[in-house]
Amino acid sequence: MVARAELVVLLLMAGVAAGFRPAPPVSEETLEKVAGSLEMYVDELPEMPKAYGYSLKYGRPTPVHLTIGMYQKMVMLDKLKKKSLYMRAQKFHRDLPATTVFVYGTSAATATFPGPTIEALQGVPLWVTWQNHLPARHILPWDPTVPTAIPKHGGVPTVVHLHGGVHPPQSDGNANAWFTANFRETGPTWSTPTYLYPNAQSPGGALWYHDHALGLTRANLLAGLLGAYVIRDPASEGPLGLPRGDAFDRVLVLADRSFAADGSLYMNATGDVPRAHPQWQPEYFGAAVTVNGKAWPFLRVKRRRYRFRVINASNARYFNLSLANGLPFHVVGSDASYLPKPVVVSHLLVAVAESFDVVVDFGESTEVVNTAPYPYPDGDAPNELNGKVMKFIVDPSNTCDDSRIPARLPEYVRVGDEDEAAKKRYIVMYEYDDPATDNPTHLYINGRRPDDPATETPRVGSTETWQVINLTPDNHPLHLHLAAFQAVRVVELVDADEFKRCMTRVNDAVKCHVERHVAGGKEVEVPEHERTWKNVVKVAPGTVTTVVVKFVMVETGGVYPFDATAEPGYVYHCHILDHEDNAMIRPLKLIK
Ligand SMILES: *[C@@H]1O[C@H](CO)[C@@H](O)[C@H](O)[C@H]1NC(C)=O
Ligand SMILES: *[C@@H]1O[C@H](CO)[C@@H](O)[C@H](O)[C@H]1NC(C)=O
Ligand SMILES: *[C@@H]1O[C@H](CO)[C@@H](O)[C@H](O)[C@H]1NC(C)=O
Ligand SMILES: [Cu+2]
Repeated sequence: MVARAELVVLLLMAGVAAGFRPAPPVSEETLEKVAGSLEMYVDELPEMPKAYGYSLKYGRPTPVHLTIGMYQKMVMLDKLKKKSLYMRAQKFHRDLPATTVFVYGTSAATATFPGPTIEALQGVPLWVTWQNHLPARHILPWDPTVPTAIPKHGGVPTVVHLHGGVHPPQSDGNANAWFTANFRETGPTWSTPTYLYPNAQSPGGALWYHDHALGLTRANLLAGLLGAYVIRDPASEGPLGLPRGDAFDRVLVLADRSFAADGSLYMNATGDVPRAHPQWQPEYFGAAVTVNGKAWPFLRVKRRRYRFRVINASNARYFNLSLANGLPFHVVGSDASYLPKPVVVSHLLVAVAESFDVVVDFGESTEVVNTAPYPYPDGDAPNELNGKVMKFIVDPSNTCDDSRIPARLPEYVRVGDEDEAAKKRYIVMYEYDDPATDNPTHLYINGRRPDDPATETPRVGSTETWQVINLTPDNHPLHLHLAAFQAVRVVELVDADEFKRCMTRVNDAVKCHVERHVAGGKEVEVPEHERTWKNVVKVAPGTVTTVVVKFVMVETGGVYPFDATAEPGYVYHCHILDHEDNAMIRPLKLIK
């Protein structure tokens, strides 16, 4: 806990070092009113610009080097004429004033929220130089009392992580490899401005890139630093017959956001336990639901099959998606993998950062609705605003559709038996609460801080089982960089309270007799459409989730085509961004 004298210093730093000018307080009612004033389904779903990660100039695909910058997009006012000079700012809705955002783009003029969709080809490596052109001050509050990047000369620290990517550690976007505008200042593990994405992994599902700077991930993503990344392989995908082409294979990036009446993005600048953390709050929930940067958009579709790659880019909101007219989703993939075969579901629970690859065969117009409580699973039920997502408007004329839903999909190495694993680890999720208010002050994995020495040091090529124990009241989406993994068994803890008391004292699952608390516990089924190689696994409260983790290329079983043991290594963390920042994140250091 922070002493009073220290706190004064930290609060001063919050204004100076963090470089954020606090906006006047806004009430929850105002945020709901602003969101509620936005008529649904009046803006068309945008298709994001594409950045091609290969060139066809020489008749066959060859590698390219992209430069993608981070820019502040804002309305420039002409004070004399009292009108907008340029309207390059983001319009989240027809009736909402333009919003200042931080966004990615291949140029300032073309930067968007979400950023350009990067189109990569399997087997064609891509180099990207990520550049920071952000101003000295952040547009959102951030908190210097969580473990965070604090540059000496101001500016907004950023670093880019390709979520689901299998790439070398130097290109992983390590939280301490941050950099400010023009690389004026760099974090302790920064090594290169240019990242290499080998694209050796299979197509299927979707990847996404987003900011990962230490302690700033929640604010930088909320400000807009995220975009989709799709790997394709025409040779293996063509024969599957899934809907393809830009019109019928679409990325949907879901993100909830709150707006003040002037259109600005709203993030609360007052912590729930301000004595400990003047700004940090345990979960951000926005009043409006946006898809591809529009609040409750519509998409005109034809009567045929469409493929959607649904990415959850919210900070903390889970989505339990369904089509209001009862039409099913045919799930063909999740995260960066195909399922062994399509699975038909009526509801799709998407955790933060999780993605699903689905086919919908449209007959009639329908809304997409959300029924996930927030926080998930025991929070409030969605209201008429966040219970709606978007609308598909079907053109009733008949159209030809040569796509199909294949019976089988590409397969990967099998998950194997738990006892084939080289190593079994216990990964324990803790939440610490302020005794006076019961509000959370911070969360840790295994009771350790982010900068404590690495304890998870798997061998390249090995398989491990991680027993992930959730002692908190929330569901947490566990994300490992590099590795592919899947939940194979979920068991509810017996006498969870007694186990938690012991763990809080001893922090050792074996000494607290975890086996005794699992024996006879109720098994919870892992849904069939999540039984593939994932990069996010949802860990339910009060459970032990057995996760098989592979440190190999799951397409072939072979080793990585790069040195995965290099510095600065990788990380694993909870993907609720507000948890990751304070401080559910730990190093993952591979060894030979
Ligand atoms: C911001 O957080 C403070 C502290 O938890 C709370 O009292 C206030 O209602 C919040 N404001 C909004 C708009 O949610
Ligand atoms: C999603 O919502 C449906 C309908 O409300 C419900 O039956 C289902 O259990 C929910 N799924 C999850 C995982 O919460
Ligand atoms: C995305 O996932 C995060 C973490 O699981 C979750 O908090 C957030 O609600 C999810 N958002 C969507 C749109 O599914
Ligand atoms: Cu979490």
